[in-house]
Amino acid sequence: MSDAPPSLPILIAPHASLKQRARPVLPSDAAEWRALVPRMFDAMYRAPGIGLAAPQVGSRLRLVVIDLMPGEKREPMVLINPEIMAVSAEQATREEGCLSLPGQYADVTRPAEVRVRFLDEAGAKRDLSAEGLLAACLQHEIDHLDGVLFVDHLSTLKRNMIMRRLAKELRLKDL
Ligand code: GNR
Ligand code: NI
Repeated sequence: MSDAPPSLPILIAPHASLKQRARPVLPSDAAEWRALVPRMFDAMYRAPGIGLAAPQVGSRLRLVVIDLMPGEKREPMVLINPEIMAVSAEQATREEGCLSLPGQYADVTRPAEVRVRFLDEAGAKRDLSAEGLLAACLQHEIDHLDGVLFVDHLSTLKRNMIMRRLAKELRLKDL
């Protein structure tokens, strides 16, 4: 007992790893992603957050975990090599946050509905149609795999304001 690995730190922007494009998970990566998934859920539930992408914990794999119900009735999802296959013309705006930009929130406009293809933990090909919070979360997480943060969807002015505020708040936190 008590041989659980230490919990994974979540990288904070501006960290170079958050700007990199992750690479597809290959069959030979099985041991690595299987070890990583429970540690990603642990970091996500602790935060707490509703999603986490592997680049946020320093992994270069195209791997995402999501749980929109991180409280009592958990509904964990693992998405390997997720791809957006289709998006709706209709857009939706909602407030987003990101564990890599702690304490920062902004309204982000994205397609209201998406169809996502991915491999599940058993290696089965899955198709998922989503709207609402799940659609936003899927796009937010897949963005992370491409080195994109929610602030990259905002105007330069708003993005700079948020990045400066984050830096300032983190500076104060360390005093
Ligand atoms: O916890 C999170 N909440 C959230 C809210 C709206 C849209 C996306 C998200 S994902 C975020 C966790 C995170 O940073 N995932 O990368
Ligand atoms: Ni995020």
